[in-house]
Amino acid sequence: MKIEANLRVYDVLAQAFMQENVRTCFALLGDANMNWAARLAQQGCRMIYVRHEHCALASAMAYARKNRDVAVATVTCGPGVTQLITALPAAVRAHLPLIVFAGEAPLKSGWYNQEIDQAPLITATGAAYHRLHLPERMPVAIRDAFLQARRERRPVVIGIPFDLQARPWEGPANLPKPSHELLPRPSPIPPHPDDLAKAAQLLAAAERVVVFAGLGAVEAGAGPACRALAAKTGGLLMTTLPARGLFHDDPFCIGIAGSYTPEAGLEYLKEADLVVAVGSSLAYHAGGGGQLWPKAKTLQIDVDPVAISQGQEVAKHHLRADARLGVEALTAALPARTKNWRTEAMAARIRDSKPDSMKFDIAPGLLDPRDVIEALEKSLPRDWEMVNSGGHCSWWYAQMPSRPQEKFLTLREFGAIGNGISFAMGVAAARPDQKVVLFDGDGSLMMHVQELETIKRHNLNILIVVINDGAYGSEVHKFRSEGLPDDGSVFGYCDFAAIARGFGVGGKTFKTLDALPKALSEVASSSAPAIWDFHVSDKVLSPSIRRAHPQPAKQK
Ligand SMILES: Cc1ncc(C[n+]2csc(CCOP(=O)(O)OP(=O)(O)O)c2C)c(N)n1
Ligand SMILES: [Mg+2]
Repeated sequence: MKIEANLRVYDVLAQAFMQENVRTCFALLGDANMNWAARLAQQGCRMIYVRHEHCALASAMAYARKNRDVAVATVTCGPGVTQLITALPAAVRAHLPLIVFAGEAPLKSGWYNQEIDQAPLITATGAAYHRLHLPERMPVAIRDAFLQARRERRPVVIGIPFDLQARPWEGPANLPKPSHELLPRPSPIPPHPDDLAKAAQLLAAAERVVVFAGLGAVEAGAGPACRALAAKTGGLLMTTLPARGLFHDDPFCIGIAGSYTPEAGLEYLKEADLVVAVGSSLAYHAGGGGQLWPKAKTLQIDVDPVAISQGQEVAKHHLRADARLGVEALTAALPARTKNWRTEAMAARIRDSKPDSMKFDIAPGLLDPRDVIEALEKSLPRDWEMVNSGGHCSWWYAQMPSRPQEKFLTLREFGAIGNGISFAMGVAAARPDQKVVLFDGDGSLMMHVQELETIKRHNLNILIVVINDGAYGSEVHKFRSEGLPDDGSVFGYCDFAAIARGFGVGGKTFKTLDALPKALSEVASSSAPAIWDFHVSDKVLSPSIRRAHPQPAKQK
């Protein structure tokens, strides 16, 4: 692509980004990125101007996951960059390809108040940092950053001093070829026959098989192959949290593995004698810290199989292959089914039983979060996009089994609260024609509640469902389990409906579920953002908290 005469460096940098097919950018402006960003916007890039830099990057994370491609955010130098430090490790751990255009302090001045050594901050998170200090090479370096983000599937932060950005362009007359024209497109890896024979032996000897799919299975399109393997072995299916929904309409899917497994699934897993993990890194929580399938061997089918994952020995048996090719070959190598764990009664139990049947005393005027989620699961349209946040309440909204994988977004790899609102913005930007429903806790939402203004200004079609227990529920239950005072984690039920209205967003408080049908028809007929604030009891404990933090016999 030809570069016109009389341009500044920031003009050319904006062109280099447009050439990389960047059409959405999450931004918060300052001296060191604003001129570049203005030019990017002028060239037709949709800019989503957020109110905190963390939220720019967190929104880009969700956008990248949803579109399965690089997403772009931009921040100014110094304080703009330091705001990124919670989102970056999460993006690194979630293997998300991201580019951050960050400014750097000007090189020409001996002192600049926003100057800080940005590189070690960024690299400490696991992201890559590139200083671009030679204007004529910057377009090539940008192209290479896009190649790196895609190949390594991690964030790459580009730091460019803003005095260099303002110089007249004196570099080459053409932009380099963009990254997407250069990227290798390797074919999926088939399994080796020796590995396949061993894996087939393992399966032939097993009587109670669970096929367990992670995001690698989703990305490889291995869902149908996993169903076929489970059917041929008469076994069950389950997924990791990020892959939830992959088998949503299969009667033998027992749900999400790990902390979120429903009651029936936990019982079946205890009986399993072989878990076939497909496209999953077997992260600590997905296997319940090694407790979830105590009698079963684990066979891992993955392009990059591991023995130890997150400090635990997870699989002794491995089949290195693309998830779909590996599972298809394994299914083909098995003899016709001779054993069958499946029964009609199992299917009925999986379909009809409550995910958690424990009884709790709930004060009048408060809701059981399980009833809230059950009602929403039944009534929210199936094509709405679902975004999950963290916190104790995440157990409840993990129990929505009737929706397909492509309708969920879950990013939980760094365990930080406060990201839900940004993730919802990223999904809304990636799916502008769809309603996006965010499920969040009151504490998490409060952490970046300023983004309601962004949502309103950009008219993002987001419904926020707050599971409001008036507290940091996770901490409350841990304190009570320890017999410690719960001060510092109980705040009372703040009025999110009023807060929303202050930002020009519609808000409703629910202390019963009676008004839900009417509220739903209002929200369904409008693309305006809204908050539904469900006041739930803090006396309802999730199964994972009950396991990890048993409560004293008499609670406060
Ligand atoms: C950035 C960050 N700060 C603090 C924590 C510790 N933490 C984990 S869960 C939680 C409470 C979240 O409260 P809320 O969103 O209301 O959900 P709840 O647990 O009440 O359901 C906190 C403070 C964290 N995980 N991340
Ligand atoms: Mg809470």
